[in-house]
Amino acid sequence: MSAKPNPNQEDQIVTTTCSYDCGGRCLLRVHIRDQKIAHISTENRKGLHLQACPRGLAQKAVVHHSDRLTQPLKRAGARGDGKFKPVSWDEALETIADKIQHTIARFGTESLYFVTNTGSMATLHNTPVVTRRFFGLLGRCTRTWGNPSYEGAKQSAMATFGTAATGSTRDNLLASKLIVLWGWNPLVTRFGPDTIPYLAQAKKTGARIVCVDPRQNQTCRALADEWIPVKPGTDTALLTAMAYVMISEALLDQCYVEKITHGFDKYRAYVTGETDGVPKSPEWAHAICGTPVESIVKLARSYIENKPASLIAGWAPGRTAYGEQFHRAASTLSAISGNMGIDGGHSAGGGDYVDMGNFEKTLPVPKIRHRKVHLARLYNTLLDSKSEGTHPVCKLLYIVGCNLLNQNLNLNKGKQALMKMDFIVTHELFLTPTAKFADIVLPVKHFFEGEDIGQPFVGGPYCLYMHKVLDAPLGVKSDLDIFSKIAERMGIENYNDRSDEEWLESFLGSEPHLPDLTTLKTDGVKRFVLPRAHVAFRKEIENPDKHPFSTPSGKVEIFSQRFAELNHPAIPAIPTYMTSSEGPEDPLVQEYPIQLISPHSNARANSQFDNIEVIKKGADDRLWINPADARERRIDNGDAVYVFNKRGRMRVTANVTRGIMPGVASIDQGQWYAPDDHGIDRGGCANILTNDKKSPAGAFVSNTCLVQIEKCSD
Ligand SMILES: Nc1nc2c(c(=O)[nH]1)N[C@H]1C(S)=C(S)[C@@H](COP(=O)(O)OP(=O)(O)OC[C@H]3O[C@@H](n4cnc5c(=O)[nH]c(N)nc54)[C@H](O)[C@@H]3O)O[C@H]1N2
Ligand SMILES: Nc1nc2c(c(=O)[nH]1)N[C@H]1C(S)=C(S)[C@@H](COP(=O)(O)OP(=O)(O)OC[C@H]3O[C@@H](n4cnc5c(=O)[nH]c(N)nc54)[C@H](O)[C@@H]3O)O[C@H]1N2
Ligand SMILES: [Mo]
Repeated sequence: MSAKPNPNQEDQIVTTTCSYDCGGRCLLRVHIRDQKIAHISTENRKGLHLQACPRGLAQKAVVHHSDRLTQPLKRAGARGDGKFKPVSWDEALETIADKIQHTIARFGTESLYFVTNTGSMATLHNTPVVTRRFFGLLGRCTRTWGNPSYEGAKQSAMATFGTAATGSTRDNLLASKLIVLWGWNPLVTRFGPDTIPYLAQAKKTGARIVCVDPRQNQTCRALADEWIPVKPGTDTALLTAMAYVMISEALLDQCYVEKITHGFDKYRAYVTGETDGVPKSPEWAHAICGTPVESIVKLARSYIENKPASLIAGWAPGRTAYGEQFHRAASTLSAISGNMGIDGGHSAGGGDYVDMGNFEKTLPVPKIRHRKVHLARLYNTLLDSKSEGTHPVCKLLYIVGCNLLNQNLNLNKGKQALMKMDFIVTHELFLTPTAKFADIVLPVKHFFEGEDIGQPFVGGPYCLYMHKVLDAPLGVKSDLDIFSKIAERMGIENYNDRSDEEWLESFLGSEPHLPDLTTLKTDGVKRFVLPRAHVAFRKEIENPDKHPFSTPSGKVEIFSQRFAELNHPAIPAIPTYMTSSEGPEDPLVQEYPIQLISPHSNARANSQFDNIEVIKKGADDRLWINPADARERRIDNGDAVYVFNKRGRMRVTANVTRGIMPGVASIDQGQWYAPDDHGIDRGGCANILTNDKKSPAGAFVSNTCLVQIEKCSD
């Protein structure tokens, strides 16, 4: 008799979804055998399918990794050298509660600086929410503002449309004749598990796919008919020249444009050069963005002649010095070309959220007006030894769900800033480059170790129940538990007066269109069946008189009166191309001639999994450099190179490839900082080089960064 067990009979299957800030929200089916994870599978079905990626399917290696933190750690050496000793929870929590109380008594609540990001995006155990709830109960603290992902996109969407919900469900792509992926690489970043299946299906049924990107990225290689290169940070020039072609070739329906937009006359005057004497012609744009003139003309014509066309504006071009102008210009083009609010069209709105009703029920956060410092000003604020106006100096830094040092701009300045803190706490799964700078590190649960609800990253018609897969290792707690215990010690009531299950029950119970807890638990996934594709601004476009946009003029605001009144040269009233510091027109190119971009990796969720060997194996962590730039520097494929500027230096391996345009280099972000004795990063962390500035609207400017590259001789 065969001893081979039938896996279907033996396995117990527990369903969940990742809580990472990764662009997907997919179905994980965890197969349990003998109380252990055997393997993880997913689904593959027609329509709205939630097929997981290799990172999700490799979570067994994450949850069971030997580097998982399982005890609270207390610093036992100089800050940053990574020496720690294990301590009891009692000691760790008592120390933290004491430090917080002490700091408040001596310096006031504003000297507490909490930094939190999307380590967990689950509904209940959501790192930003649980953290804000705790600090909100302490009073007015200091926090960051400026979403590193899409602040430029969000601010643009708010100004142009009056909402950040500018997206469409992906099935809408099936009606597109032309799909323009502008600085968007969903084969890697996903933006919903159904993006690539629908794109592939659209292509099969005849849609033309074009990518506008400094790199021939993975999606471009797999699905595009054409790659249109553009220098980083110059997309607004290219979009403006497309408007020039449409205007000068009389391709626009003037009546339509005037009916739905506000300020087109002023925009036209800018585009034609009536206002400043500079016609924004394809030749003008070519000199700035490097895109061939004929490609600009062809793209402009085809975007208006192949209606319906979807121009999807990625967030990466918005993570530049004037990123918000890119998003405003893209949305303007969608509106004036008549590609907005229609089947197969897309608003090109950077918010890219699909409003599916209230999915967003989470733990309530006290409405406190914390002192807010932009993420890019964080290190300056920490380094400021004098009080800023009436503000006290920041003393205690509390980091939750964020690998700050690695992921924030200008890492070397970050190190100096962290050295100045009296006390740093972080909750972590691993001893990250940031955790190494902490005084206390508290070990937290992996999402397999608790119950929660998963909601799609950019909004989509489904939600998933996250069942508990495993018990947490002894000595590991959730962020919610940790804050509950600190609150208790500090005598703060009401931080958490319910069980996890009661919270989840109340989120679901508060909205009639959501299933109740028992149903969602049993079904695992709730898919909402929509009568047709959801398209942002359908009703506003179909009937603008009855359904005005939520902007001051009730129309798509190409011109913003609010911005006009600010009278600020960097916040123009209409979308405008402006040269920037560390852009291709900065004289600094004499010294640092290469524009560096740092896209998101197929093998990480931001910096996560860089330490997980089986996932890291799938990464391409080399520096992409064009053969022309490599030749000039005698760099061959596979050579070790230095990439440097005045802020830092890294040593990495070159990938000499025609897949990136001349004058631009690229290294995937999220690699862990690993300095050698000379302070040269051997880990490949892009933020050793980036500039800690913000765009006028608050965008993270990681893709505006000039560097020099040379072959290593040692
Ligand atoms: N150069 C460059 N830098 C960038 C970007 C870029 O494109 N280029 N992108 C930026 C963007 S868009 C983003 S969103 C940021 C992301 O930057 P971060 O927010 O720092 O993202 P992660 O690197 O994912 O760090 C999340 C941390 O949370 C931990 N974690 C996971 N789950 C939990 C949990 O349940 N509780 C707690 N307490 N911790 C948990 C993980 O171990 C990880 O260390 O990076 C930004 N940095
Ligand atoms: N696998 C994976 N998926 C993720 C993440 C991850 O880390 N890994 N992170 C998630 C998060 S937090 C976010 S915010 C999103 C980020 O999503 P995006 O911002 O869309 O992702 P990026 O990879 O930074 O950039 C997308 C493309 O833009 C190009 N690009 C860079 N600069 C410019 C520019 O100036 N102009 C133009 N036209 N193109 C440019 C890059 O070459 C790249 O091909 O992804 C999410 N999804
Ligand atoms: Mo992000």
